[in-house]
Amino acid sequence: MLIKSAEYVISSPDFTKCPAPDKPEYAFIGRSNVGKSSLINMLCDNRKLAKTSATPGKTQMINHFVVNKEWYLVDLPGYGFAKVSHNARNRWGQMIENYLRKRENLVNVFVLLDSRHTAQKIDLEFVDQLGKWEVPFCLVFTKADKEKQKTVSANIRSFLDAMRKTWQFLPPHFVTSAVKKVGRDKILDFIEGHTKQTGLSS
Ligand SMILES: Nc1nc2c(ncn2[C@@H]2O[C@H](COP(=O)(O)OP(=O)(O)OP(=O)(O)O)[C@@H](O)[C@H]2O)c(=O)[nH]1
Ligand SMILES: [Mg+2]
Repeated sequence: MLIKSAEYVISSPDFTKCPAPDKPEYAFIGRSNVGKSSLINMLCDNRKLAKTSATPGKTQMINHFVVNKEWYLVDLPGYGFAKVSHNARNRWGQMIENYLRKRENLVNVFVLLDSRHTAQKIDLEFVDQLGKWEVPFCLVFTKADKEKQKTVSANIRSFLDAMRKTWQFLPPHFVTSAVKKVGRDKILDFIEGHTKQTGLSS
């Protein structure tokens, strides 16, 4: 897919304030600092589109972008950020659960995982939750430029093996580097294929 345009639309504090659900939507989620905003910028070929930061917890709202005037891309706040209060974490949980379960045009969630680490409990719990809610998702192993390919492969295997214990079918997965622009075409092709199937787009 060729990116002809990518524009920021709105930041919403909860799902009721999101734009009208009139286009297929793809959301990016994962631990704080895993590289969600960087991946979005890499996909859209615009380094300034979504705000990135070396400090975890940068993204706090549901951020909508419209790509090619055809589909929505959503940057969500990260989970597992230790430095937030219990209340803030509960608020995050409610906001994300409502969004993920009620957003009717949501086609797929990309769950980002840091390819430098083996399977983490918090990520496994999150994908299990998505399964219970019947939200379709893919896995994206980020920051692949930061580790040897062998380690990245071993970490991916570690996550998929952990999932196999409870999942009968494994979701699709992608390996990315925002720095080296790895994984861009595959993710955009996935989105293009699904967008064509939804019947929501023009
Ligand atoms: N080397 C390398 N660094 C990356 C990559 N992706 C992100 N980073 C760095 O990781 C840090 C966090 O990136 P963000 O894109 O802001 O992460 P985020 O998941 O949006 O973070 P929150 O919004 O705080 O949840 C930044 O310093 C990025 O430059 C990558 O593919 N390779
Ligand atoms: Mg972010």
